[in-house]
Amino acid sequence: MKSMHLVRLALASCLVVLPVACAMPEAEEMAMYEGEFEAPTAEAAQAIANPCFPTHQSFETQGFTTGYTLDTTAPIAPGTFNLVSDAKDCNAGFRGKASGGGKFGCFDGATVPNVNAVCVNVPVSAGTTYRAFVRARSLVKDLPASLQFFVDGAACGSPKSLTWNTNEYAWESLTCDFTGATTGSVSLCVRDLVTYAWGNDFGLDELRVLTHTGEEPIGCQSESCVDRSCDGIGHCMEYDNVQCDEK
Ligand SMILES: [Ca+2]
Repeated sequence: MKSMHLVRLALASCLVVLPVACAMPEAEEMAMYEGEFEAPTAEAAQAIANPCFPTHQSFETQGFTTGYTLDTTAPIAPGTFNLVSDAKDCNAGFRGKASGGGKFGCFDGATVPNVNAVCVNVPVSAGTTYRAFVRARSLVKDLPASLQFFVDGAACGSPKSLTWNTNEYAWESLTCDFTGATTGSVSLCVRDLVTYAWGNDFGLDELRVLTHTGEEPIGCQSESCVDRSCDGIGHCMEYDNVQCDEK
């Protein structure tokens, strides 16, 4: 029987998304947001977000690309966004606060269609099914946004019309399941389907992708001579493989 001993915790900080541009031909030119990102490493390039649900992953540290324009001065205009912990800091009329600390993406919905709010490149294996997840919230009462995932430009899952909630800490979940057609990477994006300027303002946070079962998330998979598994409370545990040491 293989014996293991714990050598270290691979913390969420080493599992940041590689912020590379998404290939989305029908979308507007993609802008790279690099606000407070750490420089991606080779290790990070193979991982996305935090692979071990349910640790909080704030947009403050998560890499992504966007078709929206960063605007750090309130009030933001349609088609722009900012990273805030309180929606009032991007528009005095918006309501919403980060559900788990940190900052979230505060978007004033675009008034033209097919603008990606956030995109990440996701490494996938052929035949494996993944579940994309993002936390979302309508920041306004009237004409809430309807959000939709897109995988390589194709709609994934059903659009979700956000529901206004007076609780500023209330967030909803947007999900979609997709299967890797080939081993490589896909672009995963979120768009708002509502283009009314009055309304359609939304918050996004904690974009994650897990395998469908949630038991072997990508980014926390074993490799040759390295065994990894989630500990059930959001940490990716790495173990030395003693059998390899003895060779
Ligand atoms: Ca708006």
